[in-house]
Amino acid sequence: ASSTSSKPCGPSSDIEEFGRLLISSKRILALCGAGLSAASGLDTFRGAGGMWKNYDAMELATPEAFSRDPGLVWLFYSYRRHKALRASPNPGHYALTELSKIMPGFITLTQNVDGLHQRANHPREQLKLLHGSLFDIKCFSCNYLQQNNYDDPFHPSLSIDSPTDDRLAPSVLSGAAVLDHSTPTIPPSDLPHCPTCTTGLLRPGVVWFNEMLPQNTLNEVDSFIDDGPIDLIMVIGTTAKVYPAAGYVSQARGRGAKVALINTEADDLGAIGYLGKDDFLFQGDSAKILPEILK
Ligand code: BV8
Ligand code: ZN
Repeated sequence: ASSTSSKPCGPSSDIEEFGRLLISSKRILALCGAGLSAASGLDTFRGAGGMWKNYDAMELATPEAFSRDPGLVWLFYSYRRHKALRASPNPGHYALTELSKIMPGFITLTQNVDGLHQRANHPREQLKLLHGSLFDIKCFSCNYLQQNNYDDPFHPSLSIDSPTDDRLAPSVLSGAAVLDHSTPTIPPSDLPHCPTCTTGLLRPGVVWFNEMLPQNTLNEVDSFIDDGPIDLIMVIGTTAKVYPAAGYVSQARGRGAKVALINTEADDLGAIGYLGKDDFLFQGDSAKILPEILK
């Protein structure tokens, strides 16, 4: 009897095998998260050293937190604008840009708001910003929107260049200060207001928890997925635990897609459960892995 090939039941990490899948693929999705920008020096949310480790996400990335202490939330986002503007796209961003240029059936769904895909010249129609952008400014009250605002700081009262700024005092790191609503971090009158409705406060143009994702973006992604079978979804640098973004992994799976996980960690990942013997797991820095597997 021929010896059965001892194909492991787990996912493959064979770059040549992945290359064969890539060449034979027509429709590919990438779902990207904070890990893709880690090599550019930007903090992740949950991974080792993630910024949420110090800040309580639910205290800072929600409309309730903004209503409670808009200055504190603005300082958190002003700091992230400051950091993102100083960061550069890494080889992982450029590898995705190159793939989208040669493959019209490839689109990148990103949860990142740091603008690095755009600065890596990713074709815009193949880039879907699921959670908005640090560089869009909206009104908290009306539908005023200003895109591509790169002023740093956005407003004089929001100048901050370190997360240990005393207004983001250690007590905030534990989320304690936010619970004490007596003294606002910045007097609301000193915060930027809407030029249209004049009374509304301006806010970062990102999607907070308990907020809807942009409907037109959701529709564009859904029509891409509905257009036919999907060959591959790459899940890059994300815990894939925030919905509805994370839901695209199972949706792609439902359209026949193979899953390739690119992550420094191989556990505690929402998508790990999808990996069977036909799937791929590349463990390591996406800035190193993506140029390797997408060349
Ligand atoms: C909505 C923008 C409804 C702002 C973000 C219970 C069950 C299921 C769902 C829910 C629930 N309770 C509440 C919900 C809904 C909630 C949700 O999913 N919660 C989760 C926590 C359970 N979702 C929402 O609220 C969404 N809206 O549902 O609205 C609704 C309906 C009707 C009417 C109104 C509303 C909105 C979600 C969007 C929130 N906004 N960001 C900002 O950026 O500040 S989420 C934020 O976390 C990021 O944007 C990102 O999307 C998300 C996940 O983070 P990751 O990107 O995955 O980063 P993380 O640190 O977690 O992981 C990094 C990974 O990279 C790690 O795996 C690490 O190992 C790896 N890594 C590190 N270095 C590298 C690396 N990999 C490769 N290379 C490296 N070098
Ligand atoms: Zn307004």
